[in-house]
Amino acid sequence: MTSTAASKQTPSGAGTGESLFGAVDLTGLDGQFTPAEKELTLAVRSLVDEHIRPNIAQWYEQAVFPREIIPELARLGLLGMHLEGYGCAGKSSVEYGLAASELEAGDSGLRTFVSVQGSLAMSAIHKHGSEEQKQRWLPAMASGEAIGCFGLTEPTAGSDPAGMRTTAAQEPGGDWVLNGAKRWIGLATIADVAIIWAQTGEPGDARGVRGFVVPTDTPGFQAEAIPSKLSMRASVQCDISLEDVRLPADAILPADSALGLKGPFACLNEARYGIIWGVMGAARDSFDAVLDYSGERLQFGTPLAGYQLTQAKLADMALEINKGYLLALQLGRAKDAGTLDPVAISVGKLNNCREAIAIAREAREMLGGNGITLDHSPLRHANNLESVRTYEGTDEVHALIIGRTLTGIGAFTAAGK
Ligand code: TGC
Repeated sequence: MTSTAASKQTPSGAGTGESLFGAVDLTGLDGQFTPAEKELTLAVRSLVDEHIRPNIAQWYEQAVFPREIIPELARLGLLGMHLEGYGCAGKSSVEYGLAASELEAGDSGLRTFVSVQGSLAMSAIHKHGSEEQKQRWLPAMASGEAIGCFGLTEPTAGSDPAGMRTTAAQEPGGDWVLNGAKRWIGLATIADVAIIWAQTGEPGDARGVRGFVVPTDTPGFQAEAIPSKLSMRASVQCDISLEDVRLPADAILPADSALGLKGPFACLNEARYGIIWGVMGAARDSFDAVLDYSGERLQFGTPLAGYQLTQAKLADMALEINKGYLLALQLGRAKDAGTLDPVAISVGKLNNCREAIAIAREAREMLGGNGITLDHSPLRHANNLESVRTYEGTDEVHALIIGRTLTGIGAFTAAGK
């Protein structure tokens, strides 16, 4: 990385003392959080400032996922941080959201690591696993010694996981044999364990879908990183192939909560919730970058910040960041109270992804030509957010979940299902 690239990755809230949100906080966001929530947020921010910001441009350019960051994340208790017991930190949903926001202010790829490990792989075992599965995997995953991935999406089944072709057949002796393929699976090439969702019944039978805990050294399991990504370059997404992967009978996630697609959807709720907060971190970092720049950069002898068009853009960005955090907080408090409805998660994911990518793109424009380099964060964030708005339910899927709630009519297929 060039020294310029390192120097321009401005720490969030720099120069604002202990403020959580810095200049963008026009609505008293800071006052909404408890001392413990603030402390955790600032600790994650320090980690990002120390370990991520100085290196992210290089990791992104070279398409490297920095494994060396894992012990630092574990040290702060960020892996499965909202889970209770088994070595997990047992933090609140709001704390989990604030941590996601700080990590994604660094880079969406790093927040994705924490989401895949904690919200998807660990959550699946925590919610649906046997006591033996929990004891075997969760403490090692919380400490970062074991990495997990979550195999739901397939080459031909993304928005419609009921259409998955991966099968799990039980043999008379009790063993399960898995065959199929998964795609876009975060961390699969570095994972020690994969949660694989497979069809145990007739094709298309949503209730036949079951989850399996698959050690990745099981013969027949193979993962390969997907190359040439223009987004999430400091992260790893993979193809998985499963060829006669033989597992013992007790590899299945046994809980009733995992019978059918509600099993993986319960985990997706956790990951989607983290995204609602995370993307606001990327938006805030983009805003901070362009606020600094517009104060320094002269055009026609005047700082950009002195032009009405610049101020109008900054104002619009600040409105959406304030609204996005207020929405995230409303949902986080509801989640902690046990009253969060999945449709509200769709509201948050759709809105905050949409606004975050618009803010990152606007910030890039305001940086002019300099905005297309890795010296500045907004275009990197915008490119990453293309993935974030797509995974864990696309904009369209969340719009249709909201539409179904509003109208009572499912419109996912032409047949009105
Ligand atoms: P439907 O078939 O009717 O429902 C199946 C069962 O699931 C229940 N359910 C939920 N439960 C908890 N939370 C939710 N959010 C739930 N949504 C549905 C539902 O009640 C039913 O239960 P039961 O008891 O009757 O069996 O499905 P649907 O019509 O509700 O859903 C349709 C649709 C399109 C909304 C759904 O299929 C959907 O959300 N699609 C998007 C899937 C998605 O987000 N895929 C991305 C996965 S990300 C990935 O695989 C890679 S991991 C990330 C990484 O590695 O980086």
